[in-house]
Amino acid sequence: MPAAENSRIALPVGSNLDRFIMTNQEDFPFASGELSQLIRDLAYAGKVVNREINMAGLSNITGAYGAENVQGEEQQNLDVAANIRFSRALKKGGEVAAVISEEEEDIIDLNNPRAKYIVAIDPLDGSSNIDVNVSIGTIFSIYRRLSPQGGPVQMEDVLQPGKNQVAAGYILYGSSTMFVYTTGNGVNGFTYEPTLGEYILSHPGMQMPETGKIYSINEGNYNSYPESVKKYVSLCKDRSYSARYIGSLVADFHRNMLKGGIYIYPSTSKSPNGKLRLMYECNCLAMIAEQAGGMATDGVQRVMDIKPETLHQRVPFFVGSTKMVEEASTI
Ligand code: P6P
Repeated sequence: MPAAENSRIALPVGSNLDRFIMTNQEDFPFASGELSQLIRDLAYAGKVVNREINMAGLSNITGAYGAENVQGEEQQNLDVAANIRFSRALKKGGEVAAVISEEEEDIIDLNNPRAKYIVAIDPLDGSSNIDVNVSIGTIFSIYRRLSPQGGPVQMEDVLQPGKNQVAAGYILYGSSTMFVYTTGNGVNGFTYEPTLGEYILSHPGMQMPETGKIYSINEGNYNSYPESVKKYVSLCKDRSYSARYIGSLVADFHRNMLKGGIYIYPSTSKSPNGKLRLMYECNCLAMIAEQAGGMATDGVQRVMDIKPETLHQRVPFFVGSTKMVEEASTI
């Protein structure tokens, strides 16, 4: 496999994440090490969560936590555990001033007032799949704070449009665990080697095929789709595309990233604004998609241009191969 593209100094497959971060740190303006450390902190927390997921079936950490999150969704024990792991890692790392999380109603102020960065995170997306051993994922965005360092974090720091992201990524806890991220110079994927405790560069310079033959959408909601979405799904069927939807966004997104395809969560009767959250699901994957040559819209406009109004704002989400997203967004 070719050495990493889009990075100043190509590294051979087999390099580890730490070395990759240091080698490419100069690619990032204001490179003074804080962002590198922040990415390491996220990667470390991912290792801990990975271990807990892998042991979930043997410990009593599966199942429902017995409470609902701010979304009104039943929290799983691992949701709560993952949220704690990532929040603690980011607080201890010292590079993050505040976090917004799917699992927390309000902004989590980490009391690192000198820190430059804000993180938006879905600590464990697709968690309802945990008990049936289906792949799940962590999704994250990183922004520079806008208000003066040293002062209190402001709402303007967290409600930034996705185009302001300085980095984004996901961790896929699947048949293997992968850490995939971008700092705006392309997308690189690292496969976790548990016996070494290292993420190893396995997918340098990831590029999403410009078209594909896979569509991912919950057809159980078909009757309440907007007419344009019904029309696009019918087109996919006329073309004998493959329907692949496993109810876990990161897994569906990652497969489409590698093979080409489109994931759609449109507005439905149950979710008039779509189900997915702009700040810690859509913007993150939109940056990854665009950096890999793909596209992400809300069915009308570029997702990363949307000015957020609330922390847990939902938007319709069309993401994947550019030609497919363009067609689905203009049909
Ligand atoms: P539905 C998981 O809850 C999630 O946020 C995504 O991972 C997944 O693609 C979607 O919701 C599944 O939602 O309504 O199709 O079950």
